[in-house]
Amino acid sequence: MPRHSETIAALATAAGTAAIALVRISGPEAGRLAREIGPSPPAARRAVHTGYRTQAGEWVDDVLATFFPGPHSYTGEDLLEISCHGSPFIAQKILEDLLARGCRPAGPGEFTQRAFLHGRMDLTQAEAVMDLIHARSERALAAAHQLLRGALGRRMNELTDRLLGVIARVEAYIDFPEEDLPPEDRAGVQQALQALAADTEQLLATRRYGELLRDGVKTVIVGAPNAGKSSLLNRLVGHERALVSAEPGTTRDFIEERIVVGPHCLRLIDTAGLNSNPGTIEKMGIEKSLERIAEADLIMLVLDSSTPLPYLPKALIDRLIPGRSLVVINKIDLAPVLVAPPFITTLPVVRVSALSGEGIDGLVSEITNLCDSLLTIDKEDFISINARHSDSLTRAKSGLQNALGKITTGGPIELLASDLRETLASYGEIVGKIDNERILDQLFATFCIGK
Ligand SMILES: Nc1nc2c(ncn2[C@@H]2O[C@H](COP(=O)(O)OP(=O)(O)OP(=O)(O)O)[C@@H](O)[C@H]2O)c(=O)[nH]1
Ligand SMILES: [Mg+2]
Repeated sequence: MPRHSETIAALATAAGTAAIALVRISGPEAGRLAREIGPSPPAARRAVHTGYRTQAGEWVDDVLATFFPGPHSYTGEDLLEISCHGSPFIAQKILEDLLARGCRPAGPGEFTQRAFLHGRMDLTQAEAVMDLIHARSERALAAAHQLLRGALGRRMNELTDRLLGVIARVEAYIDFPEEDLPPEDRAGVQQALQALAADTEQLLATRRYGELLRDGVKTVIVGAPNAGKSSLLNRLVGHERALVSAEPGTTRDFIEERIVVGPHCLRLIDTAGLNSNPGTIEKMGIEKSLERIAEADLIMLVLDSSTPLPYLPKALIDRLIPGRSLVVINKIDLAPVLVAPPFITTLPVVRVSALSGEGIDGLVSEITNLCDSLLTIDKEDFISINARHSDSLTRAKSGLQNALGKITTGGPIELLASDLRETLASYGEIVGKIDNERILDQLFATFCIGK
């Protein structure tokens, strides 16, 4: 039997002990199983309280069974969900019995793959299911919902329709080799392709948003040794994550923690202090700190208010860009000595005591402001693409650029048409107009089992 027409079963909830566990079954046998387990005929989309007995008649648990007849189910096939008590032992017994009754264990992501194969969602929506489950912040959740509602799919369909219009115009001339595109058509095609290239580029630019949302805003805490960087990380994280000591040079390696600040998720990175006169090991730490600074989305420069301004490498000062950095003046509980340097006048400055917690609320709201502007989201039509989309869009863009090159140099129409067809295929990959089963299997294999 082909893989995709077998009846599959898996635990849809996380493994381990919980109040309930949910076992999902999808495929042609789901209706029969619903009748065997609960009342016959099964009520559609209504939870039925029943006792689950194995094929051999052994009573397993009190369960709720819900039957969703296809095609209006999550997978588009007959789907049965059985909620049992959340003991791994019970769920396992039910699963084993289902296998004995003719199901096979579902692979990772196979339920969502079937939803895709039955046209219940396009590929971007299937990916959004994963984004939704893994969202670490409210913003990430909002973006995942937007994808799940098909925002990217609709955008791709619109671009595809426009491209098809151009292809039709160009191909009309292929059958007449003696004729070239008349100048007015050439200009029209060029204009349409330029607009497509610009819109493709605009979508590509949302890749960065996508990364910020999915991975978190990479925030690097830098400053002189002993400024209180690790203390600040601990404050923000809410527990003693990093070692703190009065000895300068305490932090040698990077410490990374994810935190949620307002609607945002941050990857907070503590670094080794930037010493003006470092030993060999410190030197390596500092080099690494500078590398981290170069990759940072946000830089948090920590200055100790109780000491004079320390040495700060030029490589750091150059990266203190407004909108992407802030200055934290720490240790305000001590007598002030620091004279703030002129280069920070364009940056937000927050005064805190990592020791007492004073000013931390102000720091949190300043971080929120900066993240808000990093992630300015047009609420209505916000799209954030992922690495796979970016890959296809990059290929689409180069196809469009090649085509535009041929328009300018008056290259042969057949070659122009072939560039456009390649672009069309790249657009198609995004929503999943892919004929290649292997690519699809690979993609869905990154999902978890039961999804
Ligand atoms: N009084 C006071 N002391 C603080 C404050 N923040 C940190 N400290 C102290 O300053 C010392 C250094 O703190 P750390 O958090 O280890 O500083 P760091 O910047 O991570 O230092 P290195 O890892 O060595 O570069 C410790 O003794 C802390 O207790 C503060 O707000 N007020
Ligand atoms: Mg430290």
